[in-house]
Order: sequence, then structure tokens, then C-alpha cells
Amino acid sequence: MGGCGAKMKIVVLTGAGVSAESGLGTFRDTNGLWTQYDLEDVATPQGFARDPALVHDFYNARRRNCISAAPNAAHEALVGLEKSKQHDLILVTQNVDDLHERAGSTGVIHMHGALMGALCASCDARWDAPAEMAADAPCPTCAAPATRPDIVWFGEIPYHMDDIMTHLEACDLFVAIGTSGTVYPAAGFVDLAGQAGADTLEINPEPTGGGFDQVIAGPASTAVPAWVDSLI
Ligand code: BV8
Repeated sequence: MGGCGAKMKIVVLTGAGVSAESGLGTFRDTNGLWTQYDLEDVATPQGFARDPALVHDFYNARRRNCISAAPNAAHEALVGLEKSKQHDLILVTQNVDDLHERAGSTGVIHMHGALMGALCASCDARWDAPAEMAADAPCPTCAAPATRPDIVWFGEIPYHMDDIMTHLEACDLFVAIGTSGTVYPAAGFVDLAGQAGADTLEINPEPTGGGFDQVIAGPASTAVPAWVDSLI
């Protein structure tokens, strides 16, 4: 799988599983976030319109967890792969935590937004999120009390899709780490990369059966460093 020595263009897509061993909850594992909250209430624009305070409580709690969490060996191994410069690494994440950045990754593509970002639902201004956000906090640009987390909710258009599609069409290897492959369009990336001629690899303790050429079954904190070591 890859690793034949030639420089490869590698697209890595991470999901909640890469942050699981840092203590941040996944969504669909047992006790996952979607078992504690109804997705419709906290991760849709309709839910935000209905009860912005509930949505801010949900994201304030996740932001607190994120601030007190630390990157794990999987995040660090991806930094090692990037800094080795032996391959061109494009890191796309569905995650809204900043553990990739705090480990040292650069140019991380957050297709579902970021917990540490704030967005004005009225004028589209963006700014660094305070630790605790409130719906009636005035936008620093237009002063409207329309503050929301800069997160892509269900039914909203993921960020950076054009760039991501360009990378998928040009990559030699596509690797999905710690994602259940249930949320689109991210879940379709393996097919797009495969159709464009890339090899595809899944790293997950519970392989999703998503049509990958190769599967490494294991937790990210051990399987990702081992995979990176096989490459550099
Ligand atoms: C869009 C931000 C159009 C919020 C998220 C019917 C009606 C309406 C919509 C749809 C529909 N059918 C399909 C859709 C589209 C919808 C969708 O896919 N719905 C699903 C539920 C069916 N998608 C959308 O609405 C998207 N927008 O489609 O717009 C469009 C399309 C194309 C181009 C342009 C426009 C927007 C989706 C974004 C929603 N926002 N998050 C937040 O984070 O709070 S999604 C949410 O799920 C997170 O981002 C999360 O990252 C993502 C995916 O979940 P995973 O990361 O995979 O996490 P999960 O818990 O599921 O799995 C964890 C995995 O880790 C497991 O496999 C587990 O085995 C593994 N694991 C566990 N421990 C470890 C581990 N792995 C490694 N190591 C471990 N230790």
C-alpha cells in the first residue's frame, strides 16, 4: 500500500475516532454524543433557530472538553508525516476540535468548521470564539445578537469542497482514520479517490466495510504511528 519509495500525494480524512483517545467523545459509538443529544436539536440550523441557548450549551461543553484535552500519538504521527516532507500530505478533518493544530499540523482543512471559531448568523463575520459563547452576544462587526459557532450543521454546505475535490482527484493514496463513513459528502470521498485511481486505506478499530482497498484494524494511537513508520 503506497510506500514504494516514490513521493506520493496523500489525502488523509480524519473523523471523531482520531480524537477518541484524547477523551473527546465520538458521535455514534456507545455513549456517543448523538446518544446524549438529539442531532436535530443541536446540529441543525432549525435546532439553533428553535433554541440557540441549548446549542451554545452543547458547543460550550465540547469547547471546554477540547481545551482540557491533549493531542494523542495519532495526531503527533500525522505531524511527523507532514514534517518528513517525504510525501505531500493534505489533512482534511470532519472534526471541529483543534487537536491536529495543537499537535503541530499546518494547513488543516476543517470541512465541518471549528469549535474555536465564531460566526455571525446575520452578517457572516468570523472571529475567534470565546471559551463560552452566548446567542445574544453581539457580533463584533454588525452588533447583531446572532452569534453562532462556526460549525457546519446538517443541511449546511461543508467548507472547502472545491479544494477537497481537487485533492481527491489528484491523490495517490486516500486514508480515512477514525470515521464511521455515515456523513456525506465526506463518506463519499473514498469512492471519488478510488475512481480517480488512488489506493484507499481505512484505519479504524471497527472497519466500516466502506470499499477500501486495505484496512488496518486498530485504535488510532497505535495504528497511525505504525502506518506512518511504514511510510517514512
Ligand atoms: C450537505 C459538525 C449538501 C457538528 C457535522 C437526509 C436529509 C438531510 C440531509 C441528508 C440526508 N441524507 C444525507 C444527508 C446529508 C447529510 C448527512 O450525511 N446526514 C447523515 C446523518 C445521513 N449531510 C449534510 O447535511 C452535510 N451537508 O450534505 O450539504 C452538500 C453536499 C455536497 C456538497 C455540497 C453540499 C453536512 C454534514 C456536516 C454535519 N456536521 N459535524 C459537530 O461536530 O458538532 S457531522 C458530524 O459527523 C461530525 O462532523 C463528525 O465528524 C461527522 C462524522 O462522524 P465521525 O467523525 O465518523 O464520527 P462517528 O462517531 O460517526 O464515528 C467514529 C468512528 O471512530 C467510528 O467508526 C469508530 O469505530 C471510530 N473509532 C472509535 N474509537 C477509535 C476510532 N477510530 C480510531 N481510533 C479509536 N480509538
